[in-house]
Amino acid sequence: MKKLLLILLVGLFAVPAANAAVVTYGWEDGGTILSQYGDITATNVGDVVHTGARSLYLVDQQASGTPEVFVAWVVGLTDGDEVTATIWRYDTTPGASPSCRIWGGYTSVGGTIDDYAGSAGGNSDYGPGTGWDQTGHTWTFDSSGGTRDGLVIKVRTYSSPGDFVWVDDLEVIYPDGTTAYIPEAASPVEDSTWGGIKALYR
Ligand SMILES: [Ca+2]
Repeated sequence: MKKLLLILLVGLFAVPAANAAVVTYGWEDGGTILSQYGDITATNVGDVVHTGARSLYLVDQQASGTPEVFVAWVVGLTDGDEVTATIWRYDTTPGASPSCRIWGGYTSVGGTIDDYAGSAGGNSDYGPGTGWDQTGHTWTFDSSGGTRDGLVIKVRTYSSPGDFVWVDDLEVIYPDGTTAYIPEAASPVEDSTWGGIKALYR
């Protein structure tokens, strides 16, 4: 995973405080996700993008429940720290599935990204379903008595098996002195003009 400690870009959605850093990721380097929970396929594709030439294509493969992919992880957080994350999603089914949401989960002190330590909630809005829209949420960190220090940024799909959505242009604003991880580049970057088809039929 990439380790990012410097302010690289200032995003459009929110202006970070002076003591905060920003990282953005648009899937341009062929990466996918950091981890996942549940039965969901994540593929780097080039067919439907918000900006650039690549995006992340998610196919819900789970009969019931809510699978999710982990697109960022901030560690070293303490009580009261604020983390803001935004992402663009592509959904063309107003008021119906498939839909997706941005969500958060805590991780335990010294644990991995998969060491789940409780839900952090998120943005419950499913969006207008009329194409690309930006969703986001600000989390105020709760260490639960010092037992957790990480926050995973997740995208959850709400749909039937085989349904799909695209996401792009993730931005995370996190406190100075903490560490943010985003998906790492694929090597080599796969030509995935047909990535969506491969994801559906492999
Ligand atoms: Ca992109």
